[in-house]
Formats: sequence, structure tokens, C-alpha cells
Amino acid sequence: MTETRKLRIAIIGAGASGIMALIKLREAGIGDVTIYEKADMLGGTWRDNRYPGVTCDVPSHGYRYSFEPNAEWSRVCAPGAEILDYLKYVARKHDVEAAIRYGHEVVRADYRDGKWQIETSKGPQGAFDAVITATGVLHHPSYPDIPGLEDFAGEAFHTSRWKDDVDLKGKRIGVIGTGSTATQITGAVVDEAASYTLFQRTAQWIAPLPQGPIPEEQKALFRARPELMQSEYERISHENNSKFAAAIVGANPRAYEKLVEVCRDYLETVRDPLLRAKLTPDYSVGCKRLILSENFYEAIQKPNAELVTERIERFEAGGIRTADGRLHELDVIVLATGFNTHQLMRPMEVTGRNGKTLNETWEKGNEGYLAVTVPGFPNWFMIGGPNSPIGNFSWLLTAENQFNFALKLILRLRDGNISEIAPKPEAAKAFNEAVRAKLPDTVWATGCKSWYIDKFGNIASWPWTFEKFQEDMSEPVWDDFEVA
Ligand code: NA7
Repeated sequence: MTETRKLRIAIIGAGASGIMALIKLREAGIGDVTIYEKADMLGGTWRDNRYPGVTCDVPSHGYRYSFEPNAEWSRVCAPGAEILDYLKYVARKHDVEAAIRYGHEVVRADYRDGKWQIETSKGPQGAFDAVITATGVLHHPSYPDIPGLEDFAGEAFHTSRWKDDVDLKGKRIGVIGTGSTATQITGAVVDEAASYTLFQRTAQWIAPLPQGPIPEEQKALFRARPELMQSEYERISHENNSKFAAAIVGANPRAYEKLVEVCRDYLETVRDPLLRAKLTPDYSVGCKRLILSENFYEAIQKPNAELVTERIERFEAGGIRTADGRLHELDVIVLATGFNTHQLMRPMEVTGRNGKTLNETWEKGNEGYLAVTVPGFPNWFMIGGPNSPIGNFSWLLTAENQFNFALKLILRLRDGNISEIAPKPEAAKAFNEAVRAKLPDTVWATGCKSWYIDKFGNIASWPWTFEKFQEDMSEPVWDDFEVA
């Protein structure tokens, strides 16, 4: 006869994924859950990224929890601060705060005698039956390997470490990078800058995405008729997943052609042919994560803006010296240089069964089983593990799908008279072989450098359609797991 166990679960990270995991665990009747959060506020990426112009680039009515519709989104793509408010609102509504231990960075997790022993920066936290990592992907800032930053006399900072006390008005601003972040900053600050210099190493494809305000009448309609808001959620998810995501993995050639056309047409709006040539990428649309913007090309054509494509040689007291010998004099340097996306939950030291660490297991690249579990690490569930669908989709939808999959395994731990569940090594091997076999069909493998690709050349994303992901997440293949 099976007995129901009382499980004690640790969630690592109080961002969008961690908040959702706690709410859903409680809903499933699992109440002994603690979230460890290293910062002193929830919100994850939306807490850390508060640079001017920060918005989501998935339309807001598609970028929300499935269980918490929001009729109040102010714009087609909500500003970051509004998303942070939404997360705080959801956390308040579901009494999440009470379960969060702020200022606790998880430094160690050891699997011993069927339990995870968790240690944070404040000391040992005891034994847990399962751990859910919700530590995000775009989390650890990446600083450029350019010498001399300490010599710069002005202010310099990474976009995810924004200095709120630096007034940009009338300043000579330099931004390094041309990813989504730099693109958003460009539109937001160019008008107030005395001069605005964007240092581009690689041109990026940009699709135009209207991001205007949502009219009051539409908000009122969504308040009055939630079923219409639900249809909008489903429409956006469908558009994103079956068109865009499918195009990128080679499953919808017509949608891909359309995407290419839209990007090329948008690029044509750049009036100066020389500038247009500099802004023209030499790789396929979507190989790097596609940028969505409604104002970048306009902004970079402003009279006080300059796009610099010369290699940066070093930082100096007065600004940035490029390889052509020119000193670009600056007051503020913004490092929009992205994130170490393959670090995931590390530097946390994780030791699984038989004393093997996660660092050893991932020595030649991060690998798991279906992005949620890792062989040898029982009862360890990752939201955003290796080969999660990352890219131009709603992370919230991805996270919910992964959590629902993990929950099925957790419920087996609770109700199935077992104390341990982990994927079989051969199942993980088959999964990773299938990933490697499929990846060459995707646009990410067509010859560009991107944050999807690690130093070994592994591509970290999900190479199939989003529909297949949802299908795989809907029910575990129980034969692929070993239990104790
Ligand atoms: P990204 O997309 O990783 O962009 C980082 C940018 O910084 C990119 O243009 C890089 O050029 C550039 N970069 C990085 N290092 C250097 C050095 N050393 N010199 C010059 N340029 C450099 O980060 P974002 O923050 O914009 O966006 C991250 C994700 O957040 C985004 O995709 C969304 O999911 C939200 P490169 O292209 O590598 O030549």
C-alpha cells in the first residue's frame, strides 16, 4: 500500500519561476516549502534589469502566468517595472513572501542519505526531500575582456547593475553591445544625451514590433470579459510558438521567409546607405536571438548618435579608444555586454549521488534529461536547465511547463512510496544524442556567435518545436526514470 509522505522542498531563487513554483506546490498540497533568495527583493531578472527603456519583448498579454491574467497591462510590451509590480502583486496575493528567506545565497547542496542538505551564505539550512532550481538563465553579468576599465574617469556599469544615481541628461554616453538591452537603451536615452555612441561588434537582425499603449477601452473590455483576455493569451502563445519558434527550428519555412522579409524591410528604413551597410548582419535572421524594436533604427539615425564598428582597443581616463586610434570621449560607459548564460545555478557547489559534483558532470558542457533533471542528481529539478526553450518565447510559459513536469515527479515522491527519483543515464544519453542530431536543422547552427552556444560549441536551446516541448512536459515517460 502506498503512503503519502510529507515533503520538505527548497526552491532556489524568488524570480518569476520560483514564485510560480511555490504557488503551484501549495496548490498541490505541499506546504513545507522555502524559497532561498540571495537578494533582498523578489523579481529576478525584472528586479535586476532596470535600465532606461527596459521592456519585455514578448507581448504582455502572452507574458504572464497562465493562472493570473492581468487586464491592466499599460503597453503592448510592458515596461520592466510594471512586470516587477505584477510579480509582487501575484506574490502578495498568494502570500509568497512568508516563504522567502532573503539574503540567503545557496552556496552548497549535498545529496546524502536520500536528502538534499542545503547550505546558504547564512549557514546550513537542514535537509530537504527535493530541490527546485529557479535561478534564471540571463543572470550572471558578462563583462568585456577589454583592458583599462579601472582607468576610466567617468561612470561605467553593466546594464543589470544600473546606477540609478547617475543622471544621463546632457552627458556623452557610450554603450557597448547591440543586443536587446543596448537596443532598448538606445531608443530611451538618445534624446537626452549630449552625444550617444553605440559600439557594435556584430550587427543584429531586428524585427519591428509596435509597442504602443493599450487603450483604456481594451483594458475595460478585458476586465469585463476575461474570456477575451484568455483568447488573447492563447493567440499570442500560438503566434510565438507555432510561427516564430517553429520557423527558427526549421519547422515552418514560410514563417521563416516572412520573418526574413520583415527584418530586411525594416533595415531598409535606414536612410544612409553607409550606416545601413554597417547595420546589416552577415548571418541568418534568428541565428542570434532576434531583436524586436519599434524605434532602434530611428534612434541611431539621430544627429547626436553615432554607430562605431571599429574594434575597441581599451578604456582610457577620457573614454574608449578604438583600433583606428580614435578616442571617443565619454562621461558614462554602459556595458550592455550580456550574460554568462551557461553558468546557470553555479557557482553553487552541487554534489549528487556517489559524491559526483555538477561541475564534474558538466565538465564538457551542460546536459540533462529534458532540461529538467540530471542523472545522478535525484530529486533535483531545474526550471531553465540545459536545452530549455530559450529565445523569443514567453519564459513564464516555459517555466510553467517545466514545473508541471517536475511536479508529476515530485508527486510520485510523495505518493508513490519512493524516496528517490532520477533519470536513467541511458535515457539522458538518448535525449542528448537526439538534441545533437536535431540541432544542425536549426538556424542557431548556421554560423554565428550567440549566447545560445557555449565554449564547447554546444547549443543550449530546445531544438524542436514548442509543441513538442509541451507534449514532452505533459507526462513523464516513467520508464526513463529510476526510483529507490
Ligand atoms: P546579448 O544579447 O548577449 O548582447 C550582448 C552584446 O554585447 C552583443 O552585441 C555582443 O556583441 C556585445 N559584446 C559582448 N562583449 C563584447 C566585447 N568584449 N566587445 C564588444 N561588444 C561586446 O545581451 P543583452 O543584455 O542585450 O540581451 C540578453 C538577453 O536579454 C536578450 O537576448 C533577451 O533574451 C533579454 P557580439 O554580438 O557578441 O559580437
